[in-house]
Amino acid sequence: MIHSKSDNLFAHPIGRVPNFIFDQAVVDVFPDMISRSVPGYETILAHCGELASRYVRPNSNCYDLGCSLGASTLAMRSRIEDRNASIIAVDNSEAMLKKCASILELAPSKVSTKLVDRDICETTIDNASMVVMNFTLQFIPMERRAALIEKIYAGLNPGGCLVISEKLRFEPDSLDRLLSDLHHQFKRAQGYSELEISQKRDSIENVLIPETLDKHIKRLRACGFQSASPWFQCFNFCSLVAIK
Ligand code: GEK
Repeated sequence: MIHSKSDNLFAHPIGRVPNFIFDQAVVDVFPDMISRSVPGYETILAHCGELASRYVRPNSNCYDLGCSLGASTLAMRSRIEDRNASIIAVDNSEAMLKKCASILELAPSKVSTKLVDRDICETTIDNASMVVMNFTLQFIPMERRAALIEKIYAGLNPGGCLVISEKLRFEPDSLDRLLSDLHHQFKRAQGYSELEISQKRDSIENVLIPETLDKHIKRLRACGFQSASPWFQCFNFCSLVAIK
């Protein structure tokens, strides 16, 4: 668990709320923000470690796409020290990667770890036994998502594993409203005010575009994955595992 300043980015009235970006202000509060905003975040990370211990093969690559401060990398890394595997952690926020590098330095490891400042849509995936994309696909333009999943599929070795964690949209709208309400209740219980919840929602609305579980599963199967299923869900947050 990485500690940080507490997230009060939306605590005061902003007026016209700008679109959310992963800048230095977000980096400074990110661990606190994500753990108080995403129900099940720690459980998902811990189980990325568990899945890594099962799926990461010797002499293969492991990818963390949209690595932010490296929480998923750290979770996987701690479970694969015994094999000659490498981790490639990719993000296109320079501020995130800079802080990520300093966090990883504090936890030395035998696992070779490369940080790459690049758009994940432009990143080569090669000789992969595991790819993790925790809460990142939701920020990729809709029209690029299928090609990204196809590229990941092509770069995974047979038997390799893809973990995708996402905020989901539900149908009908009444169900979507219920699960969003339950999520907002979770945020209130984490100490966020009504103002913080509503300003964050406005800021993320055009940036984080959720899809239905059905859409995710159909796309994974269409790309060729042998199996794909949610393994964790809390309200409108879900983590899926897909095996090539
Ligand atoms: C965790 N996985 O802690 N290319 C590369 N990176 C991108 C792109 C892109 N096209 N778009 C967004 N990002 C992490 C949490 S956060 C999730 C992931 C959240 C990056 C962006 O810079 C940010 O660091 C990350 O994806 C999403 O397990 O904040 O809700």
